Amino acid sequence: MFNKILIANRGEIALRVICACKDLGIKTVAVYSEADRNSLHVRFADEAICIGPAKSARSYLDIPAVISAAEITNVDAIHPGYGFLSENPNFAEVCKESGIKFIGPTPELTRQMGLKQEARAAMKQAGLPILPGSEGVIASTEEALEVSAKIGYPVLVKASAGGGGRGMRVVESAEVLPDLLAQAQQEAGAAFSNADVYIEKYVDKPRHIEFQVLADEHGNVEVLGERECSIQRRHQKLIEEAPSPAVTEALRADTAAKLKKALAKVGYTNAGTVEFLMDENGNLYFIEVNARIQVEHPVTELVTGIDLVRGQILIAAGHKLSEIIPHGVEMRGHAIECRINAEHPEKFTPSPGRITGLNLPGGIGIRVDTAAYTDGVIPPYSDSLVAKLIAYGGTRGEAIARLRRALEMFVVEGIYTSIALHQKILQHPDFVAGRLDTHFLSRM
Ligand code: MV4
Repeated sequence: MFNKILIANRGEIALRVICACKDLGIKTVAVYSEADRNSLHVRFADEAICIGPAKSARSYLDIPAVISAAEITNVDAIHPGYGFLSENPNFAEVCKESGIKFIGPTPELTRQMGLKQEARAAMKQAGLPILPGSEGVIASTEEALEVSAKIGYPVLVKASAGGGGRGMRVVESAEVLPDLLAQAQQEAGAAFSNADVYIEKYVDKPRHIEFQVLADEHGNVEVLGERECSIQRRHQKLIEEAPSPAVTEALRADTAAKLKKALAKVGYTNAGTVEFLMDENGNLYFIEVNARIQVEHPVTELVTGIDLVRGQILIAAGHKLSEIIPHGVEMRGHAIECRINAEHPEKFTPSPGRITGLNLPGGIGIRVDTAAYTDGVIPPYSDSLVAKLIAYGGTRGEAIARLRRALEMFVVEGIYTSIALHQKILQHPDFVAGRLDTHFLSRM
């Protein structure tokens, strides 16, 4: 087992990893930027090292700085959290070359899953349903027109190295395709230094449903059910829940069986999320793999009782899934997470600043994952996540009731937050009925 782990992240996820390490009796090293000197992850880790100035490009994203900190402190492994270096194959490679275990999939798998059309091809090959689309990267306007005519408009042009909706264009007809293709390629090139795009049939008003997996280094894969993440705005998820109100027992079992085969076939290891779109007829189509722990992992933890971060660490240490989850996966009850962001309630722009007063709710069925504290500062350099409020209940209705009660008792003073928006969503008849899709918030 590892003796010491460095956490290459900040905020609530750095604290979350520290919790898992403490539970396992593993020592921890925090790294921090000059803006995060007074952060809780620095306070609660066994050791802490400043790795650079406030801007993440010169601290949390600086591979040599992180590796130097790992070497100085003599850690066995690095947990990357989410964002930052978590899906950077070069970082995973440098860890390997430095003899430090990267807690995540291999550099090869991380690279393959990061190229969405490669992931799409691999998952199709391995038996997952995908949307009709191009075989690979689009080589010419003629090819784009040909593929689109065959699958039928509207189509979606997507960036190969994409994410967050950048380099993506909905195309309604052949007339506008050449222009929109060029725009997508241009935007992808600027954002990801990779102008490659591919084409898929466009699904209007889909649900976003993702399956959580754990895979060990001995060829075993477990599927821990799904999360519904359809409540989002500008590709930022706001509310996630497990299970999805739209997934039947039969669809869950069928998808899990296909996923186990597919991920074993590609050699996936560690924790991962497989994203699907659900169309209006209830069909699931694979779209992407996220090769990391995700922000919304707690809802899965609450309905399965399985500690996913502990799972990641034990898998990286070479343990078998049969030791990590000896009783297998059983889902029970319902969990819903609200992402509480520091943002202006009307403009939805970030609202960094000092938290002058804070009350974190508790009580039965409530979990709060946060690195916030009174007098703590939400810096303008990072994302605007202040806290994740997660409610568990025996039923979806009970989870909603507990979430409403906890939101009422959640107080953050000194900055604007999205608490009021969450209260509004939780009152909406469509939300209460589980009638969700990715356009829900734009209709509200
Ligand atoms: C799609 C789609 C419709 N049809 N693919 C958005 C970001 C990337 N992760 C995938 N995305 C989408 N892919 C096809 N073929 C609609 C979206 C999409 C979306 C997906 C999940 C959650 C929120 C979304 C918001 C807008 C568009």
